[in-house]
Amino acid sequence: MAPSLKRLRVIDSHTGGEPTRVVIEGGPDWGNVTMAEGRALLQSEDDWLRTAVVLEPRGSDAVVGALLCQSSDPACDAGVIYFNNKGYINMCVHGTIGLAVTLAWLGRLDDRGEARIETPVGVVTATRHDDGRVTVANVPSYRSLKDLRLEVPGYGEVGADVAWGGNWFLLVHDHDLEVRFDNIPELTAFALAARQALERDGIRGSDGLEIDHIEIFADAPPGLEADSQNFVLCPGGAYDRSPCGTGTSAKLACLHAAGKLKEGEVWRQAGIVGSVFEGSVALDEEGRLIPSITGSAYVNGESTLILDPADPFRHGIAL
Ligand code: PYC
Repeated sequence: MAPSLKRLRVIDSHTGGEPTRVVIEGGPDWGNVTMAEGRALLQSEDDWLRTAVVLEPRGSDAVVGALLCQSSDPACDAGVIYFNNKGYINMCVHGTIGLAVTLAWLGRLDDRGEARIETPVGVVTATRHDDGRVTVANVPSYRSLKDLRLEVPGYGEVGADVAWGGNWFLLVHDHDLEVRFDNIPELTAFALAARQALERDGIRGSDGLEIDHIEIFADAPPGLEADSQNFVLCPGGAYDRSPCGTGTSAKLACLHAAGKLKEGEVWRQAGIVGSVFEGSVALDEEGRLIPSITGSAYVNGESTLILDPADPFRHGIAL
């Protein structure tokens, strides 16, 4: 029998300029699995879904995909698996803000405007406020290395911390770079070189995982109401158009560890295109640091992707 057309229903949104494409229908049915198990299955058996959704000709390097799933945890309203042009990411805050506005668009948010969402690295909560903004209470976050000195070829020695905010980040604070939109090519080149330097020196997250996100900080320029501006390079080589919520969580963990941010104080983090997330931290009953990140997202597309067996690039340009 000839293979048939496949259809994937998706909702597009952007959070502070960073796109999220949520697959709401047409994904694989694995039954009752955790999101960590689902991610392993997606990776090993159904990677075509990732490549079809985020790669060209339908997607772009900047798009983060999100497969909306049922959670195996009865206390959760949904499960989600995030992915990008390179592979699978653990957690994504801008994506969860996008997911919350997508669920609201579909009429699937409860009266409190709140959803508990299972991710491969823990449960997060998204709350939609009356003004349309969304707060994500993220997974526990922490700083694992303080004031690392890293020799980056072509750029000399820089100073940085390493922290987990749902993904692993190198947070570079001591450097000679201009953190400005018109300097993105140089920021990207530096971040790629810094990632190679981490690999060269065998520096990893405290769980042994690769530090695959590089974040560079500077003071916010006059006119931008923020405590700091960042540039974030994602694992697939694209820069985050938003201030990066897991990266902001990592920053909050460093600030708190350094005694520079108390529970409940607000930190305003601008990204490289000027959009801003507000963040604060609280300790949970086990004493773990929980960052909360607030931002805005807008639904900007609703469509059905068609995977025609006759189309050689139906699964994206995945050479
Ligand atoms: O907002 O957490 C985030 C994120 C991770 C990668 C891109 N955005």
